[in-house]
Order: sequence, then structure tokens, then C-alpha cells
Amino acid sequence: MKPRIVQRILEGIRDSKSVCVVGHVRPDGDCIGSQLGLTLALEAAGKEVVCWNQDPVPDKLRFLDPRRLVRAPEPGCEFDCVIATDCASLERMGTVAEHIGRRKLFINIDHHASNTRYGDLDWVSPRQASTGELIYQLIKAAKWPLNRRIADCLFTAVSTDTGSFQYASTQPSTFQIASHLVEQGADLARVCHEVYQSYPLSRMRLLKCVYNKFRLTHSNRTAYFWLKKGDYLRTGAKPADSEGLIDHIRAIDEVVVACVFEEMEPELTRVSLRSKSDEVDVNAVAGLFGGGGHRAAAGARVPGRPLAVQRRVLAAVREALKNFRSE
Ligand SMILES: [Mn+2]
Repeated sequence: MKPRIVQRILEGIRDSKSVCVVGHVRPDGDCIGSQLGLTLALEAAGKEVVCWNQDPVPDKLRFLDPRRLVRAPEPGCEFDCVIATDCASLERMGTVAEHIGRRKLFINIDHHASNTRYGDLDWVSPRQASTGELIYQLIKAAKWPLNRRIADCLFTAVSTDTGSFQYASTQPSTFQIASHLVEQGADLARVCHEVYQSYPLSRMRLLKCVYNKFRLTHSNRTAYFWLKKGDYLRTGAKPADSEGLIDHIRAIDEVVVACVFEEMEPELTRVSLRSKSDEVDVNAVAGLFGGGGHRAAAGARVPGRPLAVQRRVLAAVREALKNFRSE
């Protein structure tokens, strides 16, 4: 059984020759895996496809893109169809949004509850743990062939957005899809090695400074740390190396909410939030600052002086923690 929206998306794709697949800034495994998996599937279905992201593929996901299909956007292009994957809003696309105006159809495929439904066709399914699962369902519904390269991309998407099948968002269907992907030839050992077992030394230096600097507040229910520009300079780490560092403080027993403040500009802070409790919705907290995401993982970019930003965000977290009842 195909949901109506999937049928309409497939009709739109069928009527398109040129397609542009786009994703969000600072792409993660779900974004890159979904973008590339869909791009490869569309290519195999005979479409002219380009795959755009404002930012380059993070080093640890490069193995998914040996042909370097993911490129920076170019001006002056025209498309029959643009498909956004894992992108909660137009703003999340960054500069890509400026170059996709000339299109006939705009399709939005995503699993963020905060999605602003900016497409002509919006398939937003917050129940799914990853956008990769939606792309898998689309490929299956279309009966496009699913080769091992596509399987690698989609497995990476599912695996990374579920924290290796650990987050509460993981459903029985998540395992079923992952199982099909392994059947289709997804190289589990390769994916897990590249994604989880090979970090640059610079990231470990950054982690060292996280362990030195993290703070606890709200009776140890909130843990947070700052990443300043100087931390990157000193350690030689890249912004992509900060991915997942938050899990190290999230993992502290007493902690319910983990928070990372990252200096983007002197008066612009990127805030990442994680919640370990169903009762504490960090998507709502991020929403107060113009951001969004999921109940358990969300973020925002907040203007203002760093310490003022920290004070406001931690105050909002404290409010959200009032819903938390420890047993
Ligand atoms: Mn995602």
C-alpha cells in the first residue's frame, strides 16, 4: 500500500527529466545518505540528476561518494524538479536555497516534526527515525533497483540518525528496513568502521577539551560545554569534528538534557540540545530560539552575546525540566 503522498511524489518524479537533490547545511549521515541514495536511484531510473549541498561531505562520509556527486550549488540552473531531503526548513539549506528558484516542482521529504512544509509536495513523517527510511520506502514504492551502493548510503542514514539503533525513535520497521538493506548488500563492516571507528586525532584533542570544560547545572540534570573558535585552532579540528561530542555528556547518568554552545561568530552561537526523557521536549526549547528538530535532539542558531545566549537557553532548559519526574 502506497500512501497518497508517495504516489503523488512518484508521479511528479516520473514527469521530470532533470532533478536536483538538496540537503541541509553541515550535513550529517542521514542527510548525505538520503541525498546520495536518492541521487543514485534517480540516476538508475534514467533521470538527469545533480546533488547539491552548501557544505562539503564530512570526511568520515566520503566513502559513500567516491564519484563526488555532492557538489556546491551553481547559479543559473533550471530543473523540472527539486527534492529536499532531511531539511526542516528553507533556511536549513543555506545558500542552496538561492539557486533552486527555477524549478517546476519542489518536493520536501523529511522526518523533522518542526518541518515548515515549504514544498509543493511535502512528505513529512516524524514517526520515522530517519529520512533514509522514507527514501527507502520511496525507492521500494517506485520499484527502482536498489544496489549495494544505495544500500550503503541508506544504511548509513538509518544507522547514524538512530545512534546505531539506540534512540527511542527506533521502531520495529527501522530494523526491518535495515535488515533489507543488509540483504541488498550494505557493507555493514565498512559503514561501521568508517562512521564509528575512525576519528581523526584532532577530534580526540577536541574531546579532551570537552572533558576538561563541561559544566553541570540544574542539580546535575543539565550538562553543557562551549566550543570556541580557539578550541578548533588549538586542536586543528574542523567544525565537522564536533559531531557527536554532545553524546559524551548526554551519557552521564544524572544528566537529562545535554547542551553544546558553539561560537559561530562573536555574536552568533549554534546551540545543540539532546534530551534523554520523553517528558522533556528539546524541540520546543529550540523552537523558542527559532530552531527546531526532534523531541530528543534539536538545535538553533542564536544571535547575541555568548553569555546572554547561554543564560537564556539554560533558563529555557530549566523550564522544560519542570516536566521531568524522576522515579
Ligand atoms: Mn535526519
